[in-house]
Amino acid sequence: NSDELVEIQNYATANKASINEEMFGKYEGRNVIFVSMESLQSFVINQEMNGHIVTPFLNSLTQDKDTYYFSDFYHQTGLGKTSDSEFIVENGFLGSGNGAAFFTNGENTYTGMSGVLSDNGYYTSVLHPNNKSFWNRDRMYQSLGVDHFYDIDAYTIGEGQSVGWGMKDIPFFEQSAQILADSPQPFASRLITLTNHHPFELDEEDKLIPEYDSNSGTLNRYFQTVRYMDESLKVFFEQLKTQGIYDNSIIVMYGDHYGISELHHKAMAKYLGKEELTAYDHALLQSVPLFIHIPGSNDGQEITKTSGQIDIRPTVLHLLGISTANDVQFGDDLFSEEHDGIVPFRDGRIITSDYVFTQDVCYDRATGEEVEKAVCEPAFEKSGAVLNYSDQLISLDLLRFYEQHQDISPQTNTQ
Ligand code: GP9
Ligand code: MN
Repeated sequence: NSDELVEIQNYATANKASINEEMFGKYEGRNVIFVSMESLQSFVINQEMNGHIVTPFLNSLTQDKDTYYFSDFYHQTGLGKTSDSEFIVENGFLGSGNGAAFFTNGENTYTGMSGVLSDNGYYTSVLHPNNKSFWNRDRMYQSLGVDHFYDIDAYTIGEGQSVGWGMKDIPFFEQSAQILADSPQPFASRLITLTNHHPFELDEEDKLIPEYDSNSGTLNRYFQTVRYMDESLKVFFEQLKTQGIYDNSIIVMYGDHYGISELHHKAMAKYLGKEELTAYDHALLQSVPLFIHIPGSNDGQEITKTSGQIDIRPTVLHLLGISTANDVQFGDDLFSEEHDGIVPFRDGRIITSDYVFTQDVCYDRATGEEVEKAVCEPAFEKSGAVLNYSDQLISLDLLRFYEQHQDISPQTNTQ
């Protein structure tokens, strides 16, 4: 009942990080372009594979004067994979512990970021060249308040423009830039790439580097498809400039989830130059990159604070000057001094800057040595709350009670 929501809302309010006054509203009115980068993990960023640079464009962003690069950022997805990452970014809490919330609870009431932005005058959309019902997106996007879904039918797939799961990323970004340019502004749009998806296949002409040489064909091809996706992102930035929508936008790019599962541990160990990988290594390998690219900001830097996908929503809303004071969400603004740096994973693992908790063992993060469980203790409360409250919000559809308690419209909030 609604008392359960009150308890969760009280927890969210009590644990909210303060805003960063200098950043709040600094980019009010800009378009926001989210790019969900399929299966992209951090271990390829600023690295080579047999002498070949894997992500030249993204590497350049890590040094860019207009880009905040979050290098200790983690995915928090579960069984819902891409859809879970969308769920987390939209809602600021985790997906379901026993399935994909997009499927199991697609008809719930949500207070999605898309809906919040719509209420604040934004045109919100998702662009993804796949069948609209995949992951139940068409239904779920309505619940999240997305104004329009540009699915496969919004694209023209010419000869040689499809591979594996669908449209190749380069033509996808070319046509998407046109769709964005034709959209009412300001817009907030999520673009979801597809080419860097298992089984990581490419046409010959799109192979810009050779395969790796481990015992895992999956990992070997992964470097090639990542390299292709990186190229597509470079093309996208050029297209945004050509279309005249680059300067007045913020571009938020993040890896959706891991691409290389633990099944490939031998090949991964070889690539990383280690004897074997431990549970500690596997946890840290869940790092995915986050870039917040703000043309003209001139404040770009690498930010090493430990953070996760749950933090994207309040960070972006605050940059636009939209309050999250009443939001039922558990992320912290990445620019807040009070960001707590505790990242709960959907499966109960926890990473902070000081320790890693996995398989009921606490590790010292700096040394990788097993330490007393008590060392990890300070993170248990938050992790437990985030997991339990996320589950309750979803399974009991608690946000249907939300507006009875708080009027979310920003106009009335200022009264
Ligand atoms: C499907 C795409 C990939 O449309 O988002 O989904 P995934 O298998 O990564 O969850
Ligand atoms: Mn995915």
